[in-house]
Amino acid sequence: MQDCLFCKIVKREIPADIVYEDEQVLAFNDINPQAPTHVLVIPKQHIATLNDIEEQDQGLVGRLPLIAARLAGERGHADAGYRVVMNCNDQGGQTVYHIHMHLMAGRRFTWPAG
Ligand code: IU
Repeated sequence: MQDCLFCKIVKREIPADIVYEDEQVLAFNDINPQAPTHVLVIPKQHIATLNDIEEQDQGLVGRLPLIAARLAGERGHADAGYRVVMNCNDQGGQTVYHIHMHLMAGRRFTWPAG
């Protein structure tokens, strides 16, 4: 997607603080962190929202929590705990229309989310 911000990050057209990359997935620090660790884990393939995930994307999308958990573990957050969030569309709080998993850790989170 030409105008997608996260696709541009994948293509290195705009900078990001990348913390993990493999063939399918990229992870980078959120520009406006809401916790000591706040990483966005995204598929390199453009998928606009959770509503747009197709049957054949299962493996790719399943990789997001796998990588998020791995990054949390590497940073020592596994035992204390952490939060992962995916927002969908306007009322869900989505502002960038390329699916991403927020990994937030390093502080206590409340529930329900605001
Ligand atoms: P949301 O779930 O779509 O609301 O999350 C989008 C996130 O992308 C949000 O936390 C922003 O701070 C973050 N972000 C970013 O990391 N870099 C950017 O250039 C832009 C947004 I625009």
